[in-house]
Amino acid sequence: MSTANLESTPGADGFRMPAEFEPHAGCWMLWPERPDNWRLGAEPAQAAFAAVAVAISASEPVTVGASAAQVERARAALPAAVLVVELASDDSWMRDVGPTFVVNNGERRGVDWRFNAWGGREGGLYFPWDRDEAVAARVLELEGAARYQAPLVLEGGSIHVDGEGTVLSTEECLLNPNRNPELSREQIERLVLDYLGAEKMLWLGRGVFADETDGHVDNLACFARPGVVLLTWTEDRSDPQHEISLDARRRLEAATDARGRSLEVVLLPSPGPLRTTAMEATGVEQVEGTAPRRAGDRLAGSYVNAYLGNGRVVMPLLDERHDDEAAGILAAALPEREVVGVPAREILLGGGNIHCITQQVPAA
Ligand code: KQY
Repeated sequence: MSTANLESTPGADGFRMPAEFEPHAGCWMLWPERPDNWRLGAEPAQAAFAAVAVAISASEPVTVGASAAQVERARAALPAAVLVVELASDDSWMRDVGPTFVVNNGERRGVDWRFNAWGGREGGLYFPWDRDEAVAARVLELEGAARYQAPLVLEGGSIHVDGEGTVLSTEECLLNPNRNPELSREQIERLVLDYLGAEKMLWLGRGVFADETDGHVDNLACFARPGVVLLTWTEDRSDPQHEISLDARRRLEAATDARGRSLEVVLLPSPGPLRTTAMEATGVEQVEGTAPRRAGDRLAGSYVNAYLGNGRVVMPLLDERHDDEAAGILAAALPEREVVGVPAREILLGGGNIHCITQQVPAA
């Protein structure tokens, strides 16, 4: 099986990335295993990933890619409704290494971005990342979707779209010199819009405090529907997150989207602040060249990092003091969906959350 490689851009061909809240044909995930990122040989993380797959599979088909060494283990841990395929990767962040799907008139294609493990040799999280780099092409092959190769480094977690021409991103990540140092802000913006089939970029400043992705927007803010943005928030002025969220709120409230609408900003409480415990840190193998996991390190927890599935919002449960309030706000903002919480601290310990480990396949 092979996939057609396209020379043009989705925008030029009339394709667009649909919003996550539009109907899905399914969802892709990867199976975690690297012991220098996931504690205790990744067993607790595997249980958490399996719970996410189960929760999503209640409303859309889920496919999980696992390495040759782990494929049987993944099969045994997941119900029959979840498809398991052999797929090599360096870690398990399908949002970032998978393709971004675009659609037009009943046809689905995919964008394969360049990937450099969140910063390459200057501040990236691990080396090598060649298996991650190959994931998007393989997923597109398995989906039978033609492939656009975008000439810039970009992770799927660094963009959100409203499906009506607007892209949300952060300067901290997309303009970080460890991603595309040879491109100007204008060139990056043009390429992102062309490859997503969109018209307007809304730039936020920094992402969630201590986020090792250099501020992915999918941990900070997302669209609940066109014109409505969910934003992680804390009233605690002594928390560095307050200033970051305040700046994002001001930018969003001053902006209009691609259709000229003002935006409504819905505030979601931040969990925590949460920190890695000594027991959690000691369970991770420390390997030179891989981002260390240290006791006391602040974790970039956020309820924004949820998956908007066909019939449900699958949200991370991270802090008993805030889980219920966050679930209530999500339910009110996304009234046509059931909100389902999955314990997600084990995913957070690896540096991301439910949105980061999933990639929707939009209905064509
Ligand atoms: O924010 C995301 N989309 C992914 C988080 C990746 C963390 C790598 N350790």
